[in-house]
Amino acid sequence: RWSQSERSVIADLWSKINVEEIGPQSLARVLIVYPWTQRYFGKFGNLNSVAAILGNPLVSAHGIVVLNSLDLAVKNLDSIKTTYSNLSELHCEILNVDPDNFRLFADCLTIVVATKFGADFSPEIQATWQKFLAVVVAALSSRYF
Ligand code: ZNH
Repeated sequence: RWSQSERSVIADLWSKINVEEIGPQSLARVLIVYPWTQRYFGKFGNLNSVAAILGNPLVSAHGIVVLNSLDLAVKNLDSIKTTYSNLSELHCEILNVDPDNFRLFADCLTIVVATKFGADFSPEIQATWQKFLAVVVAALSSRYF
């Protein structure tokens, strides 16, 4: 399913992504742009303004958790669905997260990555990256159905 060039594009881009920077920015962006996603993070405290979200250490920490978990997908490109089986079940049955939100998160992540890398994030690289995230989103949604 993955060509050799896709594999190297994903590995190369991932190696340049600073999880501690991109993770917090991506999760904050989801919470700002799609405020209804805040409902899942009631215990994160103050999310009442853009400044509050950007400055919330629990948002940052969770953004890092989510992005670190993408490392599993990068390292298991050929078995993303089984890799995320338990995580999908957790989001569905325990956390009750609407799976539409995975795509919203993936889109915000892509925007943050594009902003960070500028012209280096070429259309070809972007296409491969978005294919990768689409597979991740499908895997995280797989236990819902
Ligand atoms: Zn999620 C959690 C991953 C998305 C919501 N997450 C979580 C975790 C992980 C994840 C790893 C941890 C788990 C444990 O602890 O065991 N996510 C993830 C990923 C993604 C996601 C990979 C994509 C890509 N999430 C998401 C979204 C949302 C969410 C979109 C909403 C909106 N999560 C969540 C919650 C939780 C989680 C709510 C829990 C938190 C706490 O509790 O702290």
